[in-house]
Amino acid sequence: MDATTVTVTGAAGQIGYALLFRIAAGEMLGPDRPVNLRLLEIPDGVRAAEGTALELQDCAFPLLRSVEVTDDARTGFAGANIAMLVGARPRTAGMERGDLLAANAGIFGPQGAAIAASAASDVRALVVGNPANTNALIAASAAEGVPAERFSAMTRLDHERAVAQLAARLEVGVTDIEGVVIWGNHSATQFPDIASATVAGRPAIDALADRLGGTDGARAWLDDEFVPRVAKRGAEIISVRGASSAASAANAALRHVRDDVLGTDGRRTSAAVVSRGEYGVPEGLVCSFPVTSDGSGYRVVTGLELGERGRTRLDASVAELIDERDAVRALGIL
Ligand code: NAX
Repeated sequence: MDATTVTVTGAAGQIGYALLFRIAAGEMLGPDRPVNLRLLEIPDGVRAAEGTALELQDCAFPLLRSVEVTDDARTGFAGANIAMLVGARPRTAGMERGDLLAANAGIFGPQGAAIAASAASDVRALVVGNPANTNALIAASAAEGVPAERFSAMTRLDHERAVAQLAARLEVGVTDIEGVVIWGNHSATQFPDIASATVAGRPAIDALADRLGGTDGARAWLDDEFVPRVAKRGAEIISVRGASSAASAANAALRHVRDDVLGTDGRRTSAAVVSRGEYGVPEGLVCSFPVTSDGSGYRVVTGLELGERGRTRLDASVAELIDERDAVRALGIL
């Protein structure tokens, strides 16, 4: 099988360190597909990325054909079939949202352009670095000639968090749960939704109602515990671990790409993709939806019932995405 070239930005960061070894072990693209890894860093990160490259060599992974480290975006994305954009500018004390968006536009705009200039013609790009949805929008719009739907942003970690919370509450295995959806922005406004989810084939809402004293109890748990816990899990991890999610984020990024390129076998998952107007979300926004993939990229699953609660919550998250897009436009970036 031909080797796949995977470029990871922010390769010297904590997510990069948790991700690269699993890609090289074949966990992302399968046990038959050789991989060329390209590690893209800023100049200050190059030395540490080189150290990671040495460790990758020391693993003697059978599937790992080559590892290259660079701080030049065009070199980093040259021939890339898969681009995982993890490195981003974090929010620092006193930074306004506009400053954060502008700083990240200064990363994701040039990286989108470099992908257009040097990546393989079948490139697919996942944005992990925050604010992920809007960074994906910026990269896609800078990547002239690359279809926008090749870009997506990661809400898979939110999705897995939601599945795990629901499974824990119902005391079932995570594989019994199907059909959870993350809607909206990868931020505290996201809407983790179980309205169409099932537990071992049975509506999740009925299983919750059985445990929690009826539908009112189930609704109270969903509104007061489940939704806020999932939406704020990133902050919970920081306060308990003393650092932001890394291994779980890497795991989600790996699953996002694996399902995108190998397919979901009809199963639904969640990913932030470019809206074509589904569920009334304005066209062009990068919004999290229920998706499936047949291996040729994510497609939004249409026709799900959102209900009044869901509609209100999705609208609030979309309003935030519109605000972010407009702020970026006002800076003359889009
Ligand atoms: P780290 O600060 O550990 O690493 C980031 C790395 O990116 C650093 O090594 C830095 O040198 C590098 N970098 C910065 N600018 C770069 C550029 N222009 N080109 C290449 N590399 C560059 O952060 P880490 O914990 O790995 O998180 C990375 C990003 O993921 C952050 O933006 C974080 O907010 C985001 N996350 C997104 C999640 C999601 O669900 N979408 C969840 C986890 C995570 O919070």
